[in-house]
Amino acid sequence: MKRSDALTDEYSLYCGASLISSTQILTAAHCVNDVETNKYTVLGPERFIVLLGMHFMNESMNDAQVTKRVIGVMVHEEFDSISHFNDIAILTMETPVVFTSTISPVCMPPNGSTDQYLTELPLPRDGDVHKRGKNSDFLRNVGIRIISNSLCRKSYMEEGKISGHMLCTWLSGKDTCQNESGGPLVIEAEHLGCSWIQVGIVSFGRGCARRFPGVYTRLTSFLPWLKELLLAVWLLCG
Ligand code: 4AZ
Repeated sequence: MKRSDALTDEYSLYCGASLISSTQILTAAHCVNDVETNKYTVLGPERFIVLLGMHFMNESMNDAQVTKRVIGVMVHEEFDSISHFNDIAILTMETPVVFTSTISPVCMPPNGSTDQYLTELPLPRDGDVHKRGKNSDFLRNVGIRIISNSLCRKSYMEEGKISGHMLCTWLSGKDTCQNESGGPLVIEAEHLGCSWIQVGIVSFGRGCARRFPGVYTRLTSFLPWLKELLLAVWLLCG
């Protein structure tokens, strides 16, 4: 997802997102929030461009890439940019996407389904100091492990930082990092004909690939919100 700078009007890659219907993408609320001026201002749709089927950072190398303008930005009403609570938003694209082998929607998780994927790991230690590499010139994926919220809270310690509506991952040396916010955490599982089920949205973390787990918006907590919103859009736009 690209976002324009208010001053220069130039668009640059800003956040990740996932395709959830022919006209909608799911991302993090903090990706569409105006951090500079006022923490509760949502930026207008003209500030965003969605790139679908993009793989290489060098745009000329993306044969199958589709670019869409955005006509609607919907942010969770109770998003809090300091605590990262309710870090979820939906963008509506100007025209529907034609699904292809490289552009297709991800599935939403069945109710209460995330816990079966928990892995018990020892509490992360700070032994794995992240070596700052250079940014990748193509879109990457990484295999990661979902850890329990209680383990995650022990890492972060501060009371109340990790809510039940968040989900944490940790694996030595593997993590998400800056500009990957809004991107999907997916599980490969056969479910109603879908092979990828999204269970999280990249939200925040302290540093990258150190002893602090990566924190995601837990999608199963937001299924009622998503259903209500998608139904409203469907009723309005057909
Ligand atoms: C970020 O700044 C960010 N390691 C995203 C994810 C993580 C840290 C930072 C998790 O967008």
